[in-house]
Amino acid sequence: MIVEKIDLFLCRLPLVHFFETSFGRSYDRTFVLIRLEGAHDGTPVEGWGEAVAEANPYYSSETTETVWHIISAFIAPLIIGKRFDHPREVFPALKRIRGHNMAKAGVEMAAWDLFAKSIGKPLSKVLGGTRDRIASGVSIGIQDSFDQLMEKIDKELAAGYQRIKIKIKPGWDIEAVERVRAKFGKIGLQVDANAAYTLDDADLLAKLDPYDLLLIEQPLDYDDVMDHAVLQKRIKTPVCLDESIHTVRIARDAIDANACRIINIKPGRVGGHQASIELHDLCAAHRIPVWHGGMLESGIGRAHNIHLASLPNFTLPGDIAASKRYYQPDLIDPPIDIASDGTIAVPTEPGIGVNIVKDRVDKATLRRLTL
Ligand code: OSB
Ligand code: MG
Repeated sequence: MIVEKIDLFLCRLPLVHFFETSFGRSYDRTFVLIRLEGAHDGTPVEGWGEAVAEANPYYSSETTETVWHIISAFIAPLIIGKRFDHPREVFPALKRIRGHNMAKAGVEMAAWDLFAKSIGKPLSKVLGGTRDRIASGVSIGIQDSFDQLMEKIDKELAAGYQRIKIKIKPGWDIEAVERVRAKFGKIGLQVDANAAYTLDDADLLAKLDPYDLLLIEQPLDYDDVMDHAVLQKRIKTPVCLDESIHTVRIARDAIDANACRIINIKPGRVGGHQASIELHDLCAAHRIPVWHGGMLESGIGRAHNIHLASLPNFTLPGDIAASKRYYQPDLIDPPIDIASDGTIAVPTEPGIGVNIVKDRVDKATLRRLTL
């Protein structure tokens, strides 16, 4: 395949409900969409990706503006006009650019969509997926009150979601978990701290042990591995890393150091589908279960996530939920929905297999660039 043209769209969509983590509250989501135009064996074809960096550098050091800069100044010249036999070659072709995994992933994932469309196969089949439905969970942000939290959980369980993840931070942690367990009993429950604690909080975090959580996600700093290993020895709840895992190599180090028992895979964080497959395989070889994280993606990024989550070692429910929890309307039609058993169907049409509503993309677009 050859990519001839790259279109960038800086988009903003209002969130259906605000989303609050330990680093703040958002009412809308700003992201960059990437559209590749190219040809495969002479036939014109397009591919879409979504760079999941946010407007601010709080979850990750990348932002929508760094993504824009890195793609236009450095990634596009390495991609446009080059021949790739397979999209697995795209990530290695960007190796001289250090970091900027979200920018790389946005383009790389679009290349996978383009390739899958060009050979007429659903993306999941090209990635090595083995399931036709994926297990779905929800990530529920910090709320204004415990009552509001209970109300939200009630609604998501009624919709069929297989597990609940709640965001925690100092002051909204043990009591929140205790109340959820008291009200909802033995539901699948996990927590995400987004790096809000330090090793000094180990005794506090050990107070979560009796609640039988599936995991605690990223309790310590975003660039830490070794403190997590110390923490894991002091608590029973399995530690799961999110922010800390930027590369397959860091994952290997974290596994060797017993810094985590579970890993969250977000393709944006590791540089795209190829790096995610390698991370998935590394974890499988070490019997580390993985699950698919979420970044409040629009339907375009969400569709990519669904295909990736169809790989066999994604054995825990992902943060991949129905479109209507995030955006109404979503950029795709029909939107992504879940069945009453808490699963989402993997699209079967070629590529990401969803219809992108161009008018809605245009309406959400703040700035556009063709490379
Ligand atoms: O830490 O998993 C996270 C959203 C934005 C940034 C970081 C995270 C999240 C989520 C949302 O938890 C998951 C979703 O898309 O539903
Ligand atoms: Mg997380």
